[in-house]
Amino acid sequence: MITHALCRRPGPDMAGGLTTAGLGLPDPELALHQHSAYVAALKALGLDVDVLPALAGHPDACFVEDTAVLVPDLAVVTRPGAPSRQGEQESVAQALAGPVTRLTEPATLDGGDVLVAERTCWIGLSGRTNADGALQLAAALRPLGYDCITVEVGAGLHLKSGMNHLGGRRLLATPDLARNPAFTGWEVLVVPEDESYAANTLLVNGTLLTPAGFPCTRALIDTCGLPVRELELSEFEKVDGGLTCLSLRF
Ligand code: CIR
Repeated sequence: MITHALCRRPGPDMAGGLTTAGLGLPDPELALHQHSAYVAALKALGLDVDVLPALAGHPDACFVEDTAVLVPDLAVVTRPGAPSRQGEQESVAQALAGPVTRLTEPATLDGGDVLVAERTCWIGLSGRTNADGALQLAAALRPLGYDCITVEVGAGLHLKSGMNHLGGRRLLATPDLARNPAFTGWEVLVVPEDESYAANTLLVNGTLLTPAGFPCTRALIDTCGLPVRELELSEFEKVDGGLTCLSLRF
């Protein structure tokens, strides 16, 4: 059961965030509105949500998931892989309770590259997460009983841009990642190529939160028999941000 989430409000400078999407600039006002609805959805699922203020000089800082990896007995503060995102992790580290460890140079790792399901932890090797980052994270998690597996992310920003947990032994993935042998033994539902953004669907306390506007993915995840709630995320999509990256959950 997840009881808490940490989020950060998008700032007026969020249009300066890193992006490859080619969807135009986000509207910061609309983003704030969408962010409030996201926070409200987490609260409706029973979570206490702390919302940090926007971080001046860091237009991507609302994507808090990249700054830490949280498992029940440990918080691992990351070293984000994009130079412009270095430093975002400091105020998040201060907001985290309980045992905290930190990745150190030369490691880089974004939390968006880490997917934990049951006792398996997949770590994506991407443009943001390097082999040292994966090694250091695995060294922190293995003593806690996690089986850590590295995955080449290939196309896409992060591992969780294209692969997420739907509960039990079931995953949701883009066609590319679905073929990766790292996920053998798991049932993988595959989103259509033109709905790859919706692979970033989040399971919270038995409810699936999914981006609005992806009808094939919606029909696919409806087969899980769980409640589904759609959220408008258009302004975050414009800066490569998804549903999972807007919170740290614990
Ligand atoms: C970035 O490129 O770092 C941000 N514009 C988007 C980060 C999204 N984070 C995530 O998917 N975990």
